[in-house]
Amino acid sequence: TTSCPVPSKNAYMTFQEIEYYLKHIGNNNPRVELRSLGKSHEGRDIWLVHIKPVTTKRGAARIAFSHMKKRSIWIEGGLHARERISPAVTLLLIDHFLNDFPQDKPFDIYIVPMANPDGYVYTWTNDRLWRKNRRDNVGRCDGVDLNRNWDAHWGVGASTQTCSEVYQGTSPFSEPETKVLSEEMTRLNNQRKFDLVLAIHSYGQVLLYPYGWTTNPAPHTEDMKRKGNVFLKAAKAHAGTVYTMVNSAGGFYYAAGATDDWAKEKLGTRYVYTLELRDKGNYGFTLPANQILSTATEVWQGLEMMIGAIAPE
Ligand code: ING
Ligand code: ZN
Repeated sequence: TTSCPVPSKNAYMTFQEIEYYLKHIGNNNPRVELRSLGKSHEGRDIWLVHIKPVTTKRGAARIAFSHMKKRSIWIEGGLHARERISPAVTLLLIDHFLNDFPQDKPFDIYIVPMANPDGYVYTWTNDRLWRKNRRDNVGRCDGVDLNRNWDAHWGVGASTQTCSEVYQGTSPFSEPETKVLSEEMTRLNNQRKFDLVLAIHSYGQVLLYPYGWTTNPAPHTEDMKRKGNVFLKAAKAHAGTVYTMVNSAGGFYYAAGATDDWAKEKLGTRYVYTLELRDKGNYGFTLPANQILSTATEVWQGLEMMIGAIAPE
C-alpha cells in the first residue's frame, strides 16, 4: 500500500504525474475503470475515471442494491488550462469518492479530471495564464475556449475572433475535447440520466447555476438553488470559506456554449452547476499550492452534503 501514489495535496501535478496516478488507480483499484474518451488536438488522452458502486464483493450487496434507484454523477475538471486548482481538486475528489463516500447506495461517479490536457501542458511550458485549448487557428493566435464551444446556443455572447480568450471555434463541437466529452455524456445519459453535472473552474468562490446564454430561468431553478445552498453551507463549515451562488448570465456574465447550459438543455439534467473555486482574486488563477488541500476538503464536504440532498435514498 505504501507504493500507491496519491494525488498531491501540496503541489500542482504535471500532466505526466496526473496520468501516472490515473493509470495506477485504473490498474489497481477494482472499483475504478479508467478509459480514454479520445485524443486532444495535440494527441493527448482525455481520461474518464468511472468509479463503480461496490457490488462485486458480495452477493448480498448486489441484492440490496437491486431495490434501490441507481444514481449517476458527472464531474468535469480542467477544461480551462490556467485554472490549475480545478484538476487538483478533482483528483482529490476521486480519492474521497473511493475512500470516504458511503457505499450503501448504488452511485456511478464519472470524473474527467483533465479535460484540456494540451492547454494544461502549455501552462507549464509556455504561458502560465493560458486558458483555451491549443487548436492551431492557422493564422493569428491559437486556441479555442472549450467553455464556449458546446452546442447550446453557440454563438451567443462569445467571440468569433481567434485572438479572443473566449473564441468560440468554427462550429459547435469543432474541438476534439468538447466533442468526445459530449459524446460520452450523451451515451451515458441515454443509459441512465445523470442526477448531477458539475463543471469545476476557478476562480471567484461562486456556485453558478444555468443558464449562461440567457437570464430566462432554467427548469428546476428553485430546486437547484435549494441544493446549491446545501453546498455553500457545508463548504463553509470546514475553513470558513464563503462561496456565493448566482445565475451565470444574471450574476456573472453572458456566455453561451458552456458545459452546464448544454447539460441542462440537451441532457435534461436536473442539477447542473459550474463551481468557481478559490480564491476571490488575491492570487486568482495562481492560487498557491498550499491551498489545494483545504480547497479540496471544503468542496468535498459541500459536495457530499449536496449529493445527500439530491439523492436522499
Ligand atoms: N468561468 C466560467 C467561464 O467559462 C461561466 C463562467 C460558466 C460562464 C458557465 C457562463 C456559463 O467563463 C471561468 N472561470 O472559466
Ligand atoms: Zn474556467
